[in-house]
Formats: sequence, structure tokens, C-alpha cells
Amino acid sequence: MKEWFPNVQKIAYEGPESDNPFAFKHYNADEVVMGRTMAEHLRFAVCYWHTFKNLGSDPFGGDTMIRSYNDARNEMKVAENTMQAAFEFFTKLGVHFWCFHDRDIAPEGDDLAETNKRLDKIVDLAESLQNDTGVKLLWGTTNAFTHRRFLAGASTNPSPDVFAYAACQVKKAMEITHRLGGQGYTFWGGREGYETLLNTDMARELDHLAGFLHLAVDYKEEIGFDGQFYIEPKPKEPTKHQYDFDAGSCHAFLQNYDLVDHFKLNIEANHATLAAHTFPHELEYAALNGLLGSVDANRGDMLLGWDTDQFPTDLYDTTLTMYIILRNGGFSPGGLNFDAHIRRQSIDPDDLFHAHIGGMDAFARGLKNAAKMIADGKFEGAVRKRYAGWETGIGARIETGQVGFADLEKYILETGEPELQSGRQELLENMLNEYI
Ligand code: XLS
Ligand code: NI
Ligand code: NI
Repeated sequence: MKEWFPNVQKIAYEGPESDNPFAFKHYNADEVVMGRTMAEHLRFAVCYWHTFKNLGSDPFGGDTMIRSYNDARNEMKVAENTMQAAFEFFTKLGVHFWCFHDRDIAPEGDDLAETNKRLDKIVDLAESLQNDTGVKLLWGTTNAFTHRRFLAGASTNPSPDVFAYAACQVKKAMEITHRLGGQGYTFWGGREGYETLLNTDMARELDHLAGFLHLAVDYKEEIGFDGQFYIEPKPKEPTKHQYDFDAGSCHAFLQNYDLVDHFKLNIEANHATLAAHTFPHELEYAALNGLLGSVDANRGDMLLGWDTDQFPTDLYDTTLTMYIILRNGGFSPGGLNFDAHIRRQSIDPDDLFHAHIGGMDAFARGLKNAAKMIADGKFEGAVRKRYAGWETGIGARIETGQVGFADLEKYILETGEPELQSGRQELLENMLNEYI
């Protein structure tokens, strides 16, 4: 079989002393950390759209990356070659999962029937490549935002015909995800949002979005798909106001529309920062509401206000992220999807490997750091100490609902001014540095 990445062999773990750029220094798939292998904890996935379909274009210029698999004259041949190349890449990298949008893997035909036929053909190939390699589908999704028909959204479009079209697409994407044994299915809002209230009936659009998701829940049951549904929050881009702004607003929406039992969240690092949150904040909020599902791992740029989708390399981020994920029991059936693309100037196929190796090593270090933080228990101890007042006396009586305002007034009149304690932020930050 033709090799699409002939320069690169299977990436092996060589340890921190290695200076081979095509080796893992920290990610050792079979190494056991806190009772599970690194591969089981981290559940890395490669995303199809950025890794194979993003060829470096930006609003000011076209593609910069030349790829042999993109070279065929016929669109379907390109799709087949790209799928072959993708599985070669997954295998050489040693990831166990991938993620895709329907339109990433097969180009649209002249009408929906033809489009679906094309999809089926490529899914046949994907299925056999999955069987050959053992690589599994973490989640599938629909691209209902690139085509011009979705200029005003998909399920929130003012046109019922566009709503119906989007439904056909999600129906098909759910079917192929199911067929490929997908462990989940993600809804990212795409253009579900608005630019101006002068032309928008927000109440109606939200009702339609919820109605659409209920139809998806019904269809899931109908076809017996038991993967996890995810909503992926993002505050803006492409629309000014995306309805799935952040974990908090998704949570409220899911509760309002009686959907909360059917969805978890797929939290993306760069979307968190666009919402003026940190990634750990969004993860923690999701976890404490039982919504922590999966993760789109990437990183934004402090100086740029859009979704730059860079590869994660910051060890503070990966450590704090894994600290939260480990303390919440890990993310299975979710995983860690690299929703990230290499920079416009990183034009070589080798750069795809460097990017993923770096991201995997950064998360492997994050995992080990976090495991050590948990084993040492210093941070947990500091938090416990800070809230110790709630364990006994008046604190315990408040938490167990034994006192009212009048009792609290009596208590303070007796005990006087509360005693304060330091938050010790600097000390804790110094301690954190010792784990990085
Ligand atoms: C875009 C989103 C998208 C989703 C999948 O910003 O991150 O890539 O993850 O539709
Ligand atoms: Ni994403
Ligand atoms: Ni994104």
C-alpha cells in the first residue's frame, strides 16, 4: 500500500533523554499512572478537519500546504487518498481515536441523495481501515455551517427548509457515526447564534434549537445508538452571540428544555478563553454539574481574540487540566481530541507529527504532574483546611439546615467579629511550580 508519510516511522517512546524529534519523551502508552495506563487516561484523538483538511488558508490568503493525498484530480479520489493517509497517520502516531465532520470526509454531491451516496462510499473505506488498524471513532459530528445554505444558522435558521436540511444531515451523520462504532456524537453550534436583534426572534430560535436536539435524542433511540451526546460551548465566532456561550449557559439551556439527561459537554480550551474563562474553570463547572464529557484540547493566543486552535504545549495548562479530570474520575467515554491546527507557515507533513507529539507529551507530563499532586494531597489539604469551619459547630449546623437568620444573628452577637485566614495564593502557586 502506498505510504503517504514515508519520512516518518512509527513514533516510539524513547524517554526524556532522547533528542529524537520523532519520539515521545513523556507519553508512554502502557505506563501505569494511578491504576490505569497513560493511553487509557488520555484517550487521544486526532481531528480530521484541522489535521487533514486545513491546508493553511486564512482570511488573507489561500492554502500554503501541499499534500500528496490532496493531489488527485477527482474529488472522491482525494477523499479516499486522504482517508488512507489519515489512518496511516493515526497508526504511526499511535493514537487510538479519531473525530470527523461528515463534510470533512466526503465532498457534497449535486443533491442530498448523491451526497449521502458519497458518504457511504467513504464510510465503507473508513470502516475497513478501522478494522485493519484498531483505531476507533471517539465522536462524529455534522458540518452545518460552511455551506452557504447555513448562512443564518442550521436549526436556528429563520427558514424551516434549512432546519429540515440540517436535520437530514444530522440524521445521516448519526447513522454513519453509529455504523463506525462511534463512542459519541458532538453538536457544536456552528452558526447557531445571531448578529443583531433587529432581525432575530431569539425566543423562537432557542425553541427551535431545543426542538432539534429533542429530535436527535428521539432518533438516537430509534436507531439504537448508545454513544454519548455532547454539546460544545463556544461564546462567539462565527456569530457575534453564539447560543452555546459557555458551560454555564449550556447547562441552563439543557435544563430549561428538559435535555440535561441526554447531553454532556465537550469543553474546548480555546473556547473557554474566548468566553473569558480558563479551561480549568469550564471543566470544573461541567464536572460539578455532572456534565464533564469530553475535551477539545488546544490553546489560544493571549494577544489574539479568536479561536487560533494552537496545539497545547503549556505545562501549567495541561497539569491543571489533568488535575481536574483525574479528580473527577477521568473522561471515558470522552477523550482528548486535538482540535488544533498547525500554523500557516508550518507547511511540511512532518509538522503534523511534531505538533501531535508535542501535544501528547505535554498532556503526558500534565497527567504525571497531576497524579503526583493528588498523591501528595497538599493542595487538597490546603482546600480542606480553608473550609474546615464547615465540618463542625456553626458551619455544620448551617450546612445541615439547622439554623435560620435569627439563630445566626444570635451566634454573631455572642461570638463577635469573625476570625479571618489568609488565602495563601502565592504559597500555593509556589508549591505548584515544584510539580511542573
Ligand atoms: C469550532 C469547533 C469545531 C468543533 C466541531 O470552533 O471547535 O471544530 O469542535 O464542530
Ligand atoms: Ni472544537
Ligand atoms: Ni474551536
